[in-house]
Amino acid sequence: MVIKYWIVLYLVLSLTTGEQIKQFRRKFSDNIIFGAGTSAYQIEGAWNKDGKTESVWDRLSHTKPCVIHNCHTGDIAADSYNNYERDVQMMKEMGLDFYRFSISWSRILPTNSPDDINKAGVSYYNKLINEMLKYNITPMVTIHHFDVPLQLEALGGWVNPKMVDWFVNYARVVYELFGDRVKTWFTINEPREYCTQMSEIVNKSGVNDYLCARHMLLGHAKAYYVYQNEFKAKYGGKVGIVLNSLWYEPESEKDAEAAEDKLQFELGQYAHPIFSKTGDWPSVLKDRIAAKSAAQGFSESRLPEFTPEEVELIKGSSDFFGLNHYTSALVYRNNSVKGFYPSPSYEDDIGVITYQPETWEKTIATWLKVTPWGFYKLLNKIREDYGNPPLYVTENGCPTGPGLFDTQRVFFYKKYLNAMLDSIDEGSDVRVYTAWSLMDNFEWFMGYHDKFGLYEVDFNSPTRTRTPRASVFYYKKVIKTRRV
Ligand code: GBH
Repeated sequence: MVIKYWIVLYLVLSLTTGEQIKQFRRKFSDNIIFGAGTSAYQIEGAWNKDGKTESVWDRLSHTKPCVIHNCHTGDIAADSYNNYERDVQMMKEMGLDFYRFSISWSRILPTNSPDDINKAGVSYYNKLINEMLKYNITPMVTIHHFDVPLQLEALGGWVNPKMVDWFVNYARVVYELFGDRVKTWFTINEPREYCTQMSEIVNKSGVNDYLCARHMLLGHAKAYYVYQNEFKAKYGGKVGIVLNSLWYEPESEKDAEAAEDKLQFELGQYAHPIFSKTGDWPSVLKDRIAAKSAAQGFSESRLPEFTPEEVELIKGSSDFFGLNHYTSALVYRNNSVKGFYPSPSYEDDIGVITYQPETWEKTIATWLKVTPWGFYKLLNKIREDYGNPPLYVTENGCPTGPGLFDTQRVFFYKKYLNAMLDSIDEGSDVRVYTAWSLMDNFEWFMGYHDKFGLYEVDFNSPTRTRTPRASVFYYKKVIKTRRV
């Protein structure tokens, strides 16, 4: 262990020689805070305990034949439902300023009635929050992180317009329950991921994904105003949304428009209505989808409209820009894209091809190549397009296989934090940085195969033992010294 630590330290220092000596001296300003994140389904377990009802992920992970890698489930996961004291101890060990976790909707409201609050569920989150506060670790809470209650999904989930009010009622309940201690709220995590990527859940692409986006934006904005109108004066907290995006790099100069289109469809679809001066969908979405819809024989655009009142409601409805970022891809558009995707579909509407070259540094996750320069470019782009909003990096991290000697993760953080500093140097208003993840957890369709944890979790031990990886010691040092 000791020898390994010195090897890591040596490697870390060797990266900071030569032309990077300047970077070695660089320091984060004191008002940037550092933490780590998780989400409920990925760590809690206790999937059917103490009155909790099922979410879509309980159902998906129990589906036969299996749709999840090696038939893994989140039934027990890291068992954080029973391990919250150890979880807080890890936060303390690393010196985290804050911890970002999510609340399980169906643990708090098992029947979706705001009058039927599950006391045992409330008690779990109270214990976790109070334990954190004992050690001055600030709780930052995601209200909804992919785990739609199953009975609501059966009614169409986010494709059903009623979901807006169901979500707002749930948000009010958690503000009420925890708002005296929780001052940073994230309404919805990665809306696009849910609406387009989790295709087992939302199919009928090119129609349902846009309805889903519309309802998530309205649900977010209404939940934002519930806080402003009913809680802000009393509690003084902040509320925002968490969006995710790759950086899209044109394959060559002629692909600049293709890369911009891709970014607008992926990030702009959600960011433009909230963070641009005009609000509403990006014009490229409105024009492209209307034209394609007409050509496909639809009597109106597959992209649903916002009324002028809705545009105003959504515009500005976030106190900060929450960003989850991991990787980049190259983008091009040529004749081969015709007929490449099913029509109609979201991908066909975008009409580009993306890929990651073999030469980019690989990780264990097929989708994630190490591209710190893309983080720099994306932060700059958000600063330029949306008037330099206060930016919270709500997720950033690197997957590895098993083992405590995670040099790739150490270097990943070092490179991405440097890229973030480069963008800050040019004026980006980054205030929060969140490492994903505090510990190994259920990585959605990849089960426990892709490990994102700073702490390793032994999923074979009954108590789900947690052990620090080398990256823990690196991150701890970053937090303490405010240097990369
Ligand atoms: C975030 O999703 C999530 O918020 C978080 O819960 C998650 O653990 C973390 O990032 C790491 O993935 O395996 O080829 O089918 C980021 C978006 C969604 C990207 C799932 C990878 C799977 C691609 N991720 N996607 S694949």
